[in-house]
Amino acid sequence: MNLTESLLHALKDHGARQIFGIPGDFALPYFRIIEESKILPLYTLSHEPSVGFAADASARIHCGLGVAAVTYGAGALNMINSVAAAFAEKSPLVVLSGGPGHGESRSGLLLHHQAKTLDSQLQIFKEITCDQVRLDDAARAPSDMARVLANCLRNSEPVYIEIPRDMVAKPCAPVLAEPAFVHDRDALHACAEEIIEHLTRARSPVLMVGVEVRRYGLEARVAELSRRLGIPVVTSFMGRGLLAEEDAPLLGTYMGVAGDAEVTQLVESSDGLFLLGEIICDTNFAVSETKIDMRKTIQALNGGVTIAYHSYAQLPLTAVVDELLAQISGANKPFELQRQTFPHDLAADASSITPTDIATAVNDLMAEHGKMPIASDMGDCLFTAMEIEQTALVAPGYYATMGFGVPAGLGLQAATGQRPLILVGDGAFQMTGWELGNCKRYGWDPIVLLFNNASWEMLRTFQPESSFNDLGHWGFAEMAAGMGGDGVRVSTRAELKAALNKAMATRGRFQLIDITIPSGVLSSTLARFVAGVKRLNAAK
Ligand code: TPW
Ligand code: MG
Repeated sequence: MNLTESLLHALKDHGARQIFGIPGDFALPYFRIIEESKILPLYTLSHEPSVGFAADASARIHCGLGVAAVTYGAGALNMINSVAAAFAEKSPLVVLSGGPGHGESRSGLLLHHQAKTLDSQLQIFKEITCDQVRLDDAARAPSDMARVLANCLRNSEPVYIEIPRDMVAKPCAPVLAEPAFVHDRDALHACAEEIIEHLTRARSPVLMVGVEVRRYGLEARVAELSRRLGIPVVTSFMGRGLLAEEDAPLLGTYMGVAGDAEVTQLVESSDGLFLLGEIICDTNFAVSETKIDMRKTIQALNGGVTIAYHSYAQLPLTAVVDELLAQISGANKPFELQRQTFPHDLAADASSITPTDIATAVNDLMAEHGKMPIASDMGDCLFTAMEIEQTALVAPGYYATMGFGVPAGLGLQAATGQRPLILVGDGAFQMTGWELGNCKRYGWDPIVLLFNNASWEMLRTFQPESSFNDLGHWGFAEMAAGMGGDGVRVSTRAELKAALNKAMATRGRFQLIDITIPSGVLSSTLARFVAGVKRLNAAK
């Protein structure tokens, strides 16, 4: 076996399902081996940011490794933002980059794609990955790869692997996976006892689930835990979509002043708030009138647990959840559930379309045809997603990068085989919408709902006086045919409903529904969010 084959087998054994990539001359040799060995399927896209987003989304939806393969310099550095997003939102993304060979690194010439030194790229990636290796020693490569991939999964964070182009075909031993991390059993036992005591003593305990629960594949176990504890569950903004497929007492999504008033009241008045795998960030917690005192919560995150004023280090989330289940064996506690409700039954009339109408139309569609996984971009589309029934969702809810939605949708379909819905604004579509042109080659057929307000509307809400937020009209629907899909522009609720039904019935080609939203019209959720932020800022 050669070094690249050893790496590809290791990626597959650690849970990778496919590779997204764009080659270059430093990467051609290892891309040849990816293609010819057929160990993992390769999907090439058009622009590196999308390669990163698609691989990240694949990791998020199947709770395993995502792989993004690029060339040195112009390729890898073009993907920095996507890797930063994966790092911030804890997605186990493996970055593979080609690199200069040993001889050419010492030629005395600056090499094309070199930014400053030949090490610059590795140094830059150190800031946004949890482990890195340059595979320049075939004897050491298997243990290095085992370490890097184990860290990727353990931390649920990106890693960086550079493959010098003269190393790709060197003979190499297979990778032996590292043994599982051994935690302190006594500490785990004491920690779980303390959590249970805390929750049992609380008058109004609440479990808030965040993305780590999904990253570590714990949704079924956490649902079981919530049933046995008989305490209500909410997700954070970022955790939206979690437990959608599980039987859990899931009330809704906490969004402070922007969210459901009952959920907000429940969370903010809780004296036993258990944040499970929750990233403690502003989009999850800042839009609140009642500031949650984090010192009074229980937090299980980043491989440790903090209870009020003290911490247990090195207790992986999986071990904590398993130990809690072991200590709370027994029957489910009965529980009265008031689930958050969502809009249904769109009036198919000649009215213009609001973002909330789009959520309503999607709810009707899923009620008729079954749930679909959703990839959303940043923009009002993501706030609108909060008005759609609970279903699997991937979105940059914390890092908030635009450009994620379309490539992430392609990643969802490649990883699961399921047809996804993509929610994207016109501004974000201008960034990465062109990736839809790759659907034809791979047989992907996402349904794309383009929220077209001819504007960077979210920005306008905060600074209405600036005319640079006007984007004007682009004929997106007309462009679809040239890219191998079907496009239609809709301006009334009746047209929207008809277009969705037609898209649903048409398989094998991407379906782009370019939805005209009158200027200044926001989803109910974004309107509450903006009003809340303005109110909070005014009070500062
Ligand atoms: C990569 C800053 C946040 S929201 C926004 C911008 C420019 C406007 C989004 O326009 P769009 O959606 O997609 O038409 P909508 O509903 O607001 O009209 N660059 C990147 N990411 C972010 N977040 C920005 C800029 C931004
Ligand atoms: Mg817009």
